[in-house]
Amino acid sequence: QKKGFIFDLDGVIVDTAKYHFLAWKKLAKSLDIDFTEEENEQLKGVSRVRSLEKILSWGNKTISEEKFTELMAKKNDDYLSHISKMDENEILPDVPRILNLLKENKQLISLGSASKNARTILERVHLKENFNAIVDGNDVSKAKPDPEVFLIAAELLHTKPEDCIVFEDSVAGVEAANIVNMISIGIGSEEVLAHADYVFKDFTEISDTFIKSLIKN
Ligand code: B16
Ligand code: MG
Repeated sequence: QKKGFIFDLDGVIVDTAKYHFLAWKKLAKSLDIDFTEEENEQLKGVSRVRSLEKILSWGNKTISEEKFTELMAKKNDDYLSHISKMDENEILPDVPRILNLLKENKQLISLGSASKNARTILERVHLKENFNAIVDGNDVSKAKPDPEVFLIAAELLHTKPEDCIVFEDSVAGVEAANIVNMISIGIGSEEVLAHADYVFKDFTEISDTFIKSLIKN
């Protein structure tokens, strides 16, 4: 039996949140806005446009459309300068073990990320070949918690949504998976991801037996 295993990127496969933070922090500073790590937490899984809108509203700033576009490009250039230095050492613990186990058991694997830089990042950390399908911020028009990203992934894998399992670190991502009856596995804190079917601190806590049970059910 083939199941579709869908992985979010940031916070699940790699921790790019720290680079988003550096880039947003620099941009906020240029606007005289104080941007904190707690605020950065709230941008996890949130699209680039929506992230800038939130930062501006936290700082009580309004800017022209032109300036908005300019700042978005600036943020991304800065973010890309960090990403370009990434390598396989930045893959989060035990992610390769889980990917290999799924591959050995002939399961289908997709990425389901909000990031428009997902393909670049997967290439940097040499994981791109592990994915049967990649769905990212370039492929969707509606952001999580809309399930569009995961539904496209299921379609590309030729699996029914209810035969898909989603690994997510964001509340919005867990909601998105739940809406379309996918099994949601939260990666992070149990309090934050209370709506997930299962929650693990990270992949080191996920056993081979657990993965095999998902394949069989
Ligand atoms: P980009 P994910 C998300 O990735 C990040 O969590 C979020 O902080 C970021 O704003 C978003 O991607 C868009 O990223 O600017 O690279 O297009 O968690 O959905 O993999
Ligand atoms: Mg994420």
